[in-house]
Amino acid sequence: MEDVSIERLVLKLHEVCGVKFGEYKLKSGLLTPIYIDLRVLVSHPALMNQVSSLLYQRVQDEGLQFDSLCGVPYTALPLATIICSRHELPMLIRRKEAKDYGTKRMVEGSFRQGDTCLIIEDTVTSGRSILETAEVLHKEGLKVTDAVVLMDREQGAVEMLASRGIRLHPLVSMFKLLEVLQAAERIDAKTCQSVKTFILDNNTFSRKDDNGNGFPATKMPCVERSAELSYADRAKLPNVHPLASRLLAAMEEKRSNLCLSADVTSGEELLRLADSLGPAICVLKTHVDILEDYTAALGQKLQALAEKHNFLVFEDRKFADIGNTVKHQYEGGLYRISSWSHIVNAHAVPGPGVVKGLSAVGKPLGRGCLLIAQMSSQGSLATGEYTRAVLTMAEEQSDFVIGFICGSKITKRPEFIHMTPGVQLQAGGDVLGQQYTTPEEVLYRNGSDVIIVGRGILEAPDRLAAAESYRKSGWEAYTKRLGRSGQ
Ligand code: S5P
Repeated sequence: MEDVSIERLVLKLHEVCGVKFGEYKLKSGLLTPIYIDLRVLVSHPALMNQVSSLLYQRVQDEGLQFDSLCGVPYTALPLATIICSRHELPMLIRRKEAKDYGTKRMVEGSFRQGDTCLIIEDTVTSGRSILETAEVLHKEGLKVTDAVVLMDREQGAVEMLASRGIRLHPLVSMFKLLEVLQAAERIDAKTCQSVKTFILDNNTFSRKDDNGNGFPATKMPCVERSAELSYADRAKLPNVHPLASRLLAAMEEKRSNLCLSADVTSGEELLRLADSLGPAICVLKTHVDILEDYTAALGQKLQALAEKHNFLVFEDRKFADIGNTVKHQYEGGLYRISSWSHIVNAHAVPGPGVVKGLSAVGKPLGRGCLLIAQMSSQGSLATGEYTRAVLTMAEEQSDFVIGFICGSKITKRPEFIHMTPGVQLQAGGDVLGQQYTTPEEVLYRNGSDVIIVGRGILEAPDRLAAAESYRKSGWEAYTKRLGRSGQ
């Protein structure tokens, strides 16, 4: 059988009209400029074989371990059949309806309780069909940890499934498909752009704002508001990190989801701010390396104020080096950050080693780390796939990672805390690329948990009054999200 690259596969899918461009109405009534219907594959046996080979290749490349394989009905059923037949793997069939006679089984085939079943799917949008199949398999006592899919429309499935413990491995992403078709001149730049805009605007996870800049905003169809837990409920979850629990409890108690970004250059002023605004905030964020008069005593004084006013200290150090280096940067040097800062943050660029290095120092001290999943600055590269990879990294080290710096909620897992900078009462920006969104937008619409405010408070004529108005609007947006009235 002929070997096929992803590029050739995409062109073939286009040739057989598995991918069409125009104006199509979705079940929801929404008009889409792209239509993907891979049911047509069954009429093209050579293509079926090629797709099956690529899917299996992916299974091997990822080193996935499983006892059996199950295709989501119906399009992926024959794909799973080809893979299982060719490689002599046991297959299971998920029924769509239970038989009304005989065994009433929803899953056909032999298996043992606790077996792992790998799911195969042709195309995903939200990931719901994979989840449905996984739930049926779970009910029968099977485990599902991974799913391999031919085509991902990049509309939130990876994150939704990750939040339910299923890793999704797509062969072709929407953006890759568009890139290949445009390079082959199958579609023009205008069509390509209109599909990209549609996907971003209708993404459950990474829609950019109307200027095409800034934090990817979220429409969150997969983040049901009805299932929303309060900060107090989340503080009590069995799997919540103790530091996140402490923060969530303080937020509830103080009715504050406000983090003050205390970007001042004098240590004295920093301490004064911490003391005067302390009652209004849940976190005090510092940039210790901008202080002109740092002394070793400052950290301990901040800790004392944190105790006094029940807030956490967060040194916004944005670690971004190999594990061994960040370990030293966190523990030692002039600032000895780990000795006084409850929370630090890190870029995921170096890979999981950066978290391992920080964790080696911080975990024994009960500290926690936020991973930078998205940034508020114009043209930030932390979007899409990158953000998704950050989420996976956090999930893998959730004994130290307590949440994210992000523009909007990126995971449904309630134990993670979402903190959002670039917040002012008026949307806008500064001349260096900072972009501001309002507390209402961040907390109510985007589902984040904490607003990080710097100049909105620091440059106000009355900092205390400004902090109080951010606290109040942040709390109101949160209570509106929960469906209760705020104060
Ligand atoms: O994406 C980001 C991440 C961070 S932590 N965008 C940000 O602005 N920040 C930080 O938040 C930034 O370093 C600064 O300390 C604060 C925002 O300050 P403001 O004065 O613009 O509110």
